[in-house]
Amino acid sequence: MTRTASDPKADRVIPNKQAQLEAFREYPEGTTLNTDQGVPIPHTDDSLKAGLRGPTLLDDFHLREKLTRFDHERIPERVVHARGSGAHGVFRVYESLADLTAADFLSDPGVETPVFVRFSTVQGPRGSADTVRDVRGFATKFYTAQGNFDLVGNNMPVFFIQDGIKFPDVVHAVKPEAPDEMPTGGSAHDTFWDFVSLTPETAHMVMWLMSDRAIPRSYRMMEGFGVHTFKLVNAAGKVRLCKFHWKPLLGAHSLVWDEAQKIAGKDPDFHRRDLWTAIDAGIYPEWELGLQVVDEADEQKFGFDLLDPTKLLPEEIVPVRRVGKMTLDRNPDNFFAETEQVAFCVQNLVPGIDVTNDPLMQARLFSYLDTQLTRLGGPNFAELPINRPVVKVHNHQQDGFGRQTIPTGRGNYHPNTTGGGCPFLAGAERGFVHAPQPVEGTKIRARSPSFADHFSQARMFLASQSAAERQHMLEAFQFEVSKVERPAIRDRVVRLLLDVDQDFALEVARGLGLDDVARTAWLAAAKPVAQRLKPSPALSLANQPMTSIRSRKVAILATDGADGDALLAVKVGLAREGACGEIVASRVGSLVARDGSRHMIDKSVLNTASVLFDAVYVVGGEASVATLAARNDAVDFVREAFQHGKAIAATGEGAALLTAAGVAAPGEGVVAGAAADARFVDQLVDALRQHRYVGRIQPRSS
Ligand code: HDE
Repeated sequence: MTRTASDPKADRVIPNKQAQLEAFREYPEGTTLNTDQGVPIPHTDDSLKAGLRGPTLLDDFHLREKLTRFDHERIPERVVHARGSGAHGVFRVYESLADLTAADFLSDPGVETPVFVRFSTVQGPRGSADTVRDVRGFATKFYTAQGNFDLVGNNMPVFFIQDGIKFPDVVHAVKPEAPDEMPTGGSAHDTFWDFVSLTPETAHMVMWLMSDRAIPRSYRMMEGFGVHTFKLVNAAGKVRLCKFHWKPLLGAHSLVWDEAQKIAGKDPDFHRRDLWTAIDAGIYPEWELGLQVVDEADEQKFGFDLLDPTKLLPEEIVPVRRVGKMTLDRNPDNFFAETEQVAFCVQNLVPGIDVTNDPLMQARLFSYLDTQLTRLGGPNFAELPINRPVVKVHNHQQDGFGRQTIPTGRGNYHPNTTGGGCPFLAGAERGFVHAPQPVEGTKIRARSPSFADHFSQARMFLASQSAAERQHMLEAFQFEVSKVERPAIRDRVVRLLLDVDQDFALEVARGLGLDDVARTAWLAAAKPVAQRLKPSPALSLANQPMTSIRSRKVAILATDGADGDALLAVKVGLAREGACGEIVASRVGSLVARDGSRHMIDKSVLNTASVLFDAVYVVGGEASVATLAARNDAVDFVREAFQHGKAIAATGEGAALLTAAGVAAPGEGVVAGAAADARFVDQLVDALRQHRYVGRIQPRSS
């Protein structure tokens, strides 16, 4: 559809302050169509022909340019993390951390640092579904006054492997299989579990992958982790070790697996849409940056190696200090130019932040720039607007595909006199100086024995889960491994789990028909974990704060004849708390309420589903409820929301639809009232705070 200026839905691009300053952003308002060479074009819907029914002519440079540009629109997708969504925002530190780091953006609470964040899944291609079971990428580019700092993290604090040399192996194994390129977007297949079962260092990460963390409710409700141990270096050169965290102010929440699978079909863009619409509506997602700081002298005191990326530092042992806040407040103007072309590099460091010898991190220092040379077509991708630092770049790099800035002068080497010696070297006090570290050793291709314990933390993670979360993990293992076709691989997965937790392994085995086998010879061979670690309550989503209902989506089921007052009271009550009520009716358009008032319908039971909402409220009104109760999709809507443990509410005759859907009597997140008075709305809001009533989610394992 062509949008005209009078169309109220026309995309009127209103640049914000930050964007207005950026000369590279293009605003179409008031402009006329022209070619890449700037030649005005009066007609773009017909090609140039010899006669009305004649052949198209080669003279038509506009047609040729338009098609050539179209033919070359695609660039290679990321080899991992291909599917992603981005947003702009700002970061501000709460108080100066100058005692810890020389990084300017962490030292001055007066400074607001622009950021760009890209969230992603790992396994699937660009067009795959958002809600698959997978790790999520959480990459942040800080455009600081000392240059770009990229914190390229995930939503899980550990990783599959300990050395980057195994990355191609784990990625080949988890990606769709080579002969048939299946499955898309998931790890439930032979090659992944084959690799896992043969690689014990994956045990801890696989526990995370089978947990609810792998199916987040929203990108906005995910924790983020830098994974590796970094170094913070202050102006005096004092080094401390540091783990980075992102703590979402909305809390961390997850989907239910059945729901995640259904959403993949109903709305494959679920997370992308959720992020976009929240920012569009002014509900800006926020995270606090957290630091776990360890003195170098204490490096060895934790019973595991801080250089081992398959280990986490429990928050109960080293608390996370919340040092600043990031707010994502602006959607990209153009997906390709920003979200696709953004290039994160682990080596993008600023003075005051340095890397450690973690062998996974070391390999990443090579890989990101290398992959971007191909993906972004040459060495000049740092000049793309989304990648440019906010400080001006002056150096002697030159030429290459896609050079954008035009260097002037003759002095393209150092030292020079032809350019007056410019650019001058930065003084050591301002420039990046690698933290000095004594290095001595024998050249050796081997793993440190301090990386050898693969199971103690895997067991700790399992032991830290609530009963419901443990049940979800059990079902996830049974689901995934049951999809594995080779019996020997299934066997080996159970054996691996026996080294983590024997009871859990036997429960998994039962669902795979392997319990008898598992109980005998393998059980005898299983080794007890090296260290019985205390559970870490911070690892359970059940211990997340359940205070805010901001941005939660409630389906208000109503159609013609509904109680208009109740409908409005609930909509307004939810909006007051920052939540969003959408009217879901038997069809789209508008509905006429019992009192004759007219209300715009947002969705219909045909074009949406309860899995796309956090709660359901059924409005009273005899005619409305009768229409809905006669429709299977409306009854299923309520039944499914109930089975997925969501808050359910009804007023007046609405209770009849709950009964038709088999919803139990009020209690446990089910709220019923005669009218939508203030008390009822408060009860609904309270029920929503809980996020989910896990007791209602039917166990699915055998
Ligand atoms: Fe990455 N990773 N990775 N990774 N990674 C890439 O870079 C790589 C690892 C992460 O939104 C690639 O530009 C190696 C850990 C994120 O653009 C590539 C190793 C963590 C993103 C690459 C790792 C990550 C990537 C693919 C093992 C969490 C997406 C495209 C040594 C701390 C960033 C690209 C975005 C992307 C390599 C392990 C996070 C190939 C070799 C551990 C969030 O360079």
